[in-house]
Amino acid sequence: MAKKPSGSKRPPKKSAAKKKSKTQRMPSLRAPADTLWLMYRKMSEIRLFEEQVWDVYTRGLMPGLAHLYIGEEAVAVGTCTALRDDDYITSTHRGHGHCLAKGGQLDRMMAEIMGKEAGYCRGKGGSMHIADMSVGILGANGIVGGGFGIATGAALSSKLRNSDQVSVCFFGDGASNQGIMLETVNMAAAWDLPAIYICENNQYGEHTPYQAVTGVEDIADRAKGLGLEGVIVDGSDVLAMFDSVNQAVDKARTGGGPTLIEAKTYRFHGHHVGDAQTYRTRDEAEWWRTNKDPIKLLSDYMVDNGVAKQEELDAIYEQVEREVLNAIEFGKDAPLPPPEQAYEDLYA
Ligand SMILES: Cc1ncc(C[n+]2csc(CCOP(=O)(O)OP(=O)(O)O)c2C)c(N)n1
Ligand SMILES: [Mg+2]
Repeated sequence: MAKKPSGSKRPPKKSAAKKKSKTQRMPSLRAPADTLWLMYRKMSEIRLFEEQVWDVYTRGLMPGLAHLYIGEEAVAVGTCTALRDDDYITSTHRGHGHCLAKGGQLDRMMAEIMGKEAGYCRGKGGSMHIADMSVGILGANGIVGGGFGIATGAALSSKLRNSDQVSVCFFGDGASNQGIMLETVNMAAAWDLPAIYICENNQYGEHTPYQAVTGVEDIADRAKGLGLEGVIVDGSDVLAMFDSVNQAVDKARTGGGPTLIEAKTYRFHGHHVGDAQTYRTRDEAEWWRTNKDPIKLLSDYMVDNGVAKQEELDAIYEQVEREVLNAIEFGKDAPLPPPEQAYEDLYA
């Protein structure tokens, strides 16, 4: 069995748990109770959304590919909970979780995924190009490593404007072998840019184990050679992610420069829906599902520490499920963009 998050063996006395308000930070908790609830809700939203994307894809209701984020929810949620609305993120081809965690709307995301006019890009971008400037989502990206340049540019812009906004670049273990990482992270380190590079090491780039194509065991080790701090975090532990990103945010906002965080994580499904997954064993995937499910780890922590009862958590899950199903209906009912819009919003 995997180790439980620290502190989980010390539940508060029943009477103390009853008296506390949701916003009160109990000394033994790793985050305020209302933050724990928020994270639980957000991770549930991502899980349930992605389960519906699987369904939408297999029923032929969306074009393109579907790269699910199930299993990695703690990385996006731990990170984005430590950010302000006006901070920036850049996302990847596996981007639904990042966008939801940063404040993307379920219905407009689902409409975009289905290619509908009500979607974030009026149905022209699809799953891999969701963006919402109003909450700092500078775009998911079908180009592996494409977020590095955009996030670093946004961080440079914040610095030039003295705005104290931070930019987070989510990228995969596969993307860490792209040349653009060297160019941009070097620049951020040299100029002390307010950037945070979050490597989601989910062990595979498409169908290739990362060890087969990566010269280091820990991608965080590359940070030293680039002149910044590299940190390894358990990416299944949303509170560990939250702590680590909070520290990196404080440093970036106060002129201390960038940080590279490597989150060790795992995608529970294949590279995309329909992937036969012949490159990994069922036992391996099962081990992660049983021992490192981020939602289960957080809900256990909340119950063990008297923050929540399991029935309360289940009720939130069901409520979020209804919201997600409403977004599916919205997407299905929304009209396709009319043909006369085909040449609008084109930049190249
Ligand atoms: C520049 C570029 N090269 C190759 C691809 C094809 N491709 C799509 S996803 C992927 C693997 C990316 O792996 P990783 O960065 O670890 O992200 P993960 O899928 O594991 O989240 C590849 C090679 C691409 N989209 N863009
Ligand atoms: Mg990967």
